Amino acid sequence: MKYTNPIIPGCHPDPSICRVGDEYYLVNSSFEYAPGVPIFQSRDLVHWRQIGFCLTRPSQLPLPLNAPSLGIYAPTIRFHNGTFYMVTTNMDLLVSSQGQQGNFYVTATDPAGEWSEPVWLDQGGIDPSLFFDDDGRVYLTSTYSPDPAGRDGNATAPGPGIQQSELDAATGRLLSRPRVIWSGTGGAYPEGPHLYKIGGRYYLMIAEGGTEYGHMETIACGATPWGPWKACPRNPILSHRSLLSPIHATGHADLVEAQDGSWWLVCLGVRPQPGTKLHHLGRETFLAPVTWDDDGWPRVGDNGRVSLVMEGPNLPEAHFPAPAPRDDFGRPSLDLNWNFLRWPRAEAWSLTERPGFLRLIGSAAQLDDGSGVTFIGRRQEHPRCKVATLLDFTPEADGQEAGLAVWMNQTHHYEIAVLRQRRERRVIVRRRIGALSAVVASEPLTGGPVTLMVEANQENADYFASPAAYIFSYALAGSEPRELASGEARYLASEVAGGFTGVYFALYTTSNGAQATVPADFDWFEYLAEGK
Ligand code: 6LW
Repeated sequence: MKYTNPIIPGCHPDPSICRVGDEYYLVNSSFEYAPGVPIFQSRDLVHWRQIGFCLTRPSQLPLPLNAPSLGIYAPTIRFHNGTFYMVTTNMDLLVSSQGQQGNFYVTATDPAGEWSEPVWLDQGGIDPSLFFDDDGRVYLTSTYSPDPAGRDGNATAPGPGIQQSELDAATGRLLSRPRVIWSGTGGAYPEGPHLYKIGGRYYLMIAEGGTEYGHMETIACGATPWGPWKACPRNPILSHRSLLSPIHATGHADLVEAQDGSWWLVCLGVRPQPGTKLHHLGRETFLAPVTWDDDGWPRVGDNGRVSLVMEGPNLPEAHFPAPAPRDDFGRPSLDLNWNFLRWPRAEAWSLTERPGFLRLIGSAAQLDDGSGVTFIGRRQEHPRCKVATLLDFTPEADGQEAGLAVWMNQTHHYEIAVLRQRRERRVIVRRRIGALSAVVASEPLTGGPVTLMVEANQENADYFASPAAYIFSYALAGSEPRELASGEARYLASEVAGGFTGVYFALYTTSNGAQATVPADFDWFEYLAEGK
C-alpha cells in the first residue's frame, strides 16, 4: 500500500515508537500543553489514532514556569515484560533546578492509561531513552553538554555528546555513574539518542545538526552497549539539508521492526510554507522504510530521504473511523485532541454547567500572559483548513472578551473575538506579532450567538503576492458570513515566533485584567481539513 506523510500531522515532534505483538504505540513531545505526551496506536504503521495521554495529572506534570516551549521534551516509549515505560524530560523542572532534575519515567500496563506517578532519574541532559538488553540489564541514555558552572552530575566530557548509565528499572536508581559514550559525527546538538540490539550488535542512533534545516540522523555500531562506536560510513542516514523538497528538518528518529520482519523509522520533519523556509504547523511525524545493507547499516527511505507519498508496509490495512468534523460538546469529557495551556483552574471550564456547551470562565489573565489564561486548543494539522465555532457571549463590562485564536505562543497569535468596549458589544480581529499588537478590524455587533470563522489558506501561496494566510470572518444567525481581516501565516512560523511548537486553534476568554467575568459558552467547534 502507498501511504501519505506525515503520518501524524500538526505539532507532533520527537516521535518514539514500540511494537507489542501486532500493535504499535507512538508518543510525541507536548511542551507546555496539558495533558502531556499524547499516545497513539496503530496496526499498520500508517493509520494512527490517539488513545490517551501518558501524563494526565499535575502530579505527573508539574508546570511551574511560564515560558513557551518548555514543559515536556522528547519522550521515548518502550515495552518490557508486560509493562510500558515512557521516559522524558520536564523542562520546567530542568530549567528551574538549573539542570539537576527533570528526567523521569512513568509506567503502565494499559498504554491508554492510567500511567504511574513519575520515577525521577538522577541523570542530566534531555531526550532520555531506555534500552532493555536481553541479559536483563537496562540502560538510560540521554544528551550531555558540559556545564560551565560544573553541574555536570556524574558525567564529564569536553564537548557535547551522549551520556549513559545502567539503571534499575524497578526503582529508578542508577546502577552505574553516567558517562559520555559518543559525541556523534561532529554536528551540533547530538541528541535524541536511542540504543538498540539488532542482529547481535548494538546500535546507537542519534540526531545531530539541531532541529532546524540542518537536522540529520546518524548511527554507530558497537560490540557492547557502551561502544566503542564505529560510525556508519554513510552518515547521515537521514537528512533533507540543502534539498529541494516539500519536507525539511528530518531527524530525531526511532526504529521499529514490524511483525513481518520489515524495518521502519519514524522521525520528525516540517512542511514549510511553499517557497519559504518558514513552517507554522510545528514538527510533524513521518514514516520511512528501512532496509539493511550487507555491512549491517540501515538505509532509510529513498537514499536518506522521505517523501510525501511512499510505499508502505505489507501489513493488513487497519483504518480508524475519521473523527467527526464538528465537536458539539455533548459528551461529559473533552475529546483527546483538546489541550489546555498548562493546567487549567478547576472552575475555568465545564461541559456540564450548560449541557451541550463548552462553558469557559475567564480570569484577569489574557492571551499575552500565557499562564492562567482560560484556553482550550487543538493543533492545526493541515496547511489548508477551515475552523468555526458558535459563541454565545454577552459581555457585561468593558474588557470582557471571548473568541477563537490562531495561536503559536503568547507573543505570536491572531484572534477573532467578541468583546465590550465603551459599553458596546463589538467583534474584532487582533494580531500580536512579537512586541507589535494591533486591532486590525473592529465592528459593532448586535446581540445573539455569533459564528466565528478562520480559514487557513495556503492555495497559490506566493511569498510576496499571496502568502499563506488566515482569513477571519463572522456571522450572526440568519446573516451571510462577513470577512473582517486576514493575517499572514509567516509571522506565526516557528522561525519567527521561536520555540518548538506549532499553531493551535484555541477557544478562550478573558476579562483583560478586570476581576468580573461572565461565562463564554461555545455551542460547537468545527475543523474541516482541506487536503492533507
Ligand atoms: C528535543 C530535541 C529536539 O528535545 O527538539 O529535534 C527538542 N529535537 O531532541 C524539543 O522537541
